[in-house]
Amino acid sequence: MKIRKYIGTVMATLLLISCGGSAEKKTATPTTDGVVRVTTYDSQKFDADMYQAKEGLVKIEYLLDGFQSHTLVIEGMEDDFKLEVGDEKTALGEIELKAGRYILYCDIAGHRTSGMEAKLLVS
Ligand SMILES: [Cu+2]
Repeated sequence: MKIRKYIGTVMATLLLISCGGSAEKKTATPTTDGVVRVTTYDSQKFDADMYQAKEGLVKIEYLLDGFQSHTLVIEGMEDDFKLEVGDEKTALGEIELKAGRYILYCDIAGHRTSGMEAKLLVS
């Protein structure tokens, strides 16, 4: 487990470097109801750099605080899980996840490279 944490730190550092180093690292506080809440805005970013969930059926709620359309997918599971906001301000979905680290991102062209990427830690 120590090795995994180390790898995570290295990846986070690389992510910060690739973003220009200006973004502060922010971990979302786990919610009391167990739903992972991800908020996005009229910019290419999520409200945190890391989200946490419990292993099993993970519920993710995607909230738009603005008007720009965004999606939320999990890297490697793009065919199984996708949330979209825009006209609708909230989207809710669930997916079975084993413990591990996942990458959340927005698959609209250009958004991921602009910073719409975050980690999801499932334990
Ligand atoms: Cu987006």
